[in-house]
Amino acid sequence: MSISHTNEMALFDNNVQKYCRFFELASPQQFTLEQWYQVIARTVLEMAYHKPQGKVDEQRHINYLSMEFLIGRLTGNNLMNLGYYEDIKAYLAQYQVELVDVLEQERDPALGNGGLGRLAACFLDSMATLGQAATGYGLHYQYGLFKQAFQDGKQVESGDEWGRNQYPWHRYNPSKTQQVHFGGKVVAIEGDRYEWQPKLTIEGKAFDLPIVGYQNDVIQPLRLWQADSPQSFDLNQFNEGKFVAAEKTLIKSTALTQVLYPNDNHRVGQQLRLMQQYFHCACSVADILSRHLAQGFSLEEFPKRQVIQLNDTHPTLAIPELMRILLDEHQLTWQQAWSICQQSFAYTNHTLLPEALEQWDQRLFKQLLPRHFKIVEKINHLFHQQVKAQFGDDAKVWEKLAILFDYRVRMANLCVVSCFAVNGVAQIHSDLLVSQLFPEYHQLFPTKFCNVTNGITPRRWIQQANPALSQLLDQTVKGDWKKDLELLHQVENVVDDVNFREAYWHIKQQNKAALAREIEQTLSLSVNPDAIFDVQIKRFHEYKRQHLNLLNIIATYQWLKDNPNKDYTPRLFVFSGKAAPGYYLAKNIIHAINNVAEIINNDKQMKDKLQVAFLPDYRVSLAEKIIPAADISEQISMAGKEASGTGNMKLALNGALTLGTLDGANVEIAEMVGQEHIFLFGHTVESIQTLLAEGYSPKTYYRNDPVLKNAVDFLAKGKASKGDKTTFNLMLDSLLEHDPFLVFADFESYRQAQERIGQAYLDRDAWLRSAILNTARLGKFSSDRSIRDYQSRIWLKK
Ligand code: T68
Repeated sequence: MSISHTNEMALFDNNVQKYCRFFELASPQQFTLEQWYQVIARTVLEMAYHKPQGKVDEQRHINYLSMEFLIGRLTGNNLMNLGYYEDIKAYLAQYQVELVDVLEQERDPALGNGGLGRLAACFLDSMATLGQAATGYGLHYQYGLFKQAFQDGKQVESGDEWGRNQYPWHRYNPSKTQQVHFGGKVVAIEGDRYEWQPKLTIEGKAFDLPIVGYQNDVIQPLRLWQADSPQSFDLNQFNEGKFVAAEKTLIKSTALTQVLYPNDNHRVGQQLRLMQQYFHCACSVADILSRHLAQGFSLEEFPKRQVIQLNDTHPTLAIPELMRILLDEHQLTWQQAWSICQQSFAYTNHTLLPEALEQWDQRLFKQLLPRHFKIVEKINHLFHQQVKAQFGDDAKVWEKLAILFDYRVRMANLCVVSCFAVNGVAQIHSDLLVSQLFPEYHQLFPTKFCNVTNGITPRRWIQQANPALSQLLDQTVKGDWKKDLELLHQVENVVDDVNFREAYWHIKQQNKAALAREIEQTLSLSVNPDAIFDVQIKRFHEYKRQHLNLLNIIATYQWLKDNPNKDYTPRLFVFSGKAAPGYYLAKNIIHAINNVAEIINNDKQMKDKLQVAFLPDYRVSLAEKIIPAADISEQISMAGKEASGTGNMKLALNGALTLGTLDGANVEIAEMVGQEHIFLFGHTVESIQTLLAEGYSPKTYYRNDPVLKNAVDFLAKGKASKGDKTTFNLMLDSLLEHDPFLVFADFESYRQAQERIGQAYLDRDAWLRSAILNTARLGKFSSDRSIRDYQSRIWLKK
């Protein structure tokens, strides 16, 4: 036990004994692991607030609004950041309890879909660590992202009741309760003053989670809003039955925050989702304003003291909501209110995919939020004047720039018009944002646009996920690399040191052995720990092209069957990821991977050569087990489609070599690690344009490439579906008829890259150097750097 924590550990012990009496146990020896988890979390939460709080920079308070925060397990993370990890580990040892076993008891709060929600969690960690004053605002869903299981190879979903009522890390904060209104009508009072007479009121209750900075005693809240009110409401009262099936309309108010919508990179058009969005914004804006005013500042000072950062367009309604409060409740003029809003909001875009850009039906919007609609109409009208002044009265231009168009409310346009900054999440994405999505906006507001490349927190993604590597880095690097990830550059100095290389290799092998045990436990599949662990872990989406990976696996299987005695570097292909429940094509790909895995894994000839493990129910805690064990990181999206990716950073930092297209942050990873230490393949954004201009025909590739044809036919002829030739039609028809994400066009190049990987792995020393240099050169991708970029380019820009 370290000297400095003696008092705190005495307090800890005191609490443990108290809980012991509380549970009517003779000794803590009798605690179950679950009880240990609860006792540790509750006690440490109190200890954290006992400490004098660390200093934060309050120049401008960052209000990070996100519908999703994928925080992962908090106990281990908080123990490390607070510096209690080793003390508590030692404390438990006296009862023969392993801390790691206790930590396994914690259920992941799955309050997000994927990258966007996880990014929000990394950013909160970094803001606390850097002492940037910040509050996260989200929703306290009762059901997180669905749990995934496989039945006959198909994804089946079940509700993730994650136990928010037993969750030890948050506190209900009744003093922050808010009232949120919906529907009704707007009456004109005088001039352009209006009064909103709403029809329904729902209460928003606050639940606060502590975000703990890394060893600086800073704790900031993640405030999650939960809808609560004894009242039920009729969904149809807003829309005369036009949007919702009649029989399902009477729902409890609590239903508002019951479920996280399970779509990523796809918009949802449902009324309940719009209500969730407004509920989130109304609670958060009211809370931000009351904190600001309680500190004694005026409304005019709001932009100087506050930033409201919008994580994608999901919290856009915060803009008309702040306008409404300033106009109707504080009687500011339009110019005053608009000026405050324009200087306070900033917007981060996470996608260029047209199907993901949010648009709301105007009638639905108006019926649910009549006052906000009026405000948006006026913003739209005034903006139209500005557009005419710049471009003349050009209908074509207005069609692109309008906020209200064709009976729709376009949220991204509302954001670009209203915010003082708009950023993309990797350089290539930010460039495409300007050149493809918003060129006219860029002409109008050239200084609004900037790039902030995403990042990941090294505290979770090395220190916690890969303790052995973390220790090796501690021994090798001077200074605390967890605070300054660029310090990892020092590792370049030891890449020639045989002892270091062997230590690094040994750690990777240990991590692979651990993952092999996990696979054995979950899938009853015994895998070759010496194979290349080739990993693709992420949401299932056509643009991410898990089916490109699958077609190569089938082609490899066929080649190995034909050439049983030829050399082949053994591979284990690991998949994990969920598909949105209504995304049938993505689910079809999951089904195909599982069925092909079944065939290959049961083929004795493939033993220890080619294996496929699809781990169900991908989540943060599973990612923490897979990532440290990976040799190859599959980042194979069609160029121009993946905004950034963050899994690519986590894997490379842990010494996996990237097999990737020039897309998203892969481009910057390649720049940092150097072309010799990454496997790039496939069409680029530019060559895709040429290909499409010439007329792309996937069938031509299918006819001309026998390897591709055989792989496709394997599925088409029912060889992975007990002879049924229709099972994978959804996927195959799409590929053969349109192939919108150019799987066939990149197949050959992907095969060649896989071939290069097989060769490269044989030279263990060269491989190891590459892996080490990946770790050494990934410092840029710390989310601490991202937050500093937000500070210098957006929040505190001079
Ligand atoms: C991801 N987006 C990007 N969206 O796809 C990824 N969408 O490239 C990027 O690295 C990451 O954001 C962080 O910037 C998402 O994860 C969603 O999850 C989502 C959720 C709801 C609606 C739409």
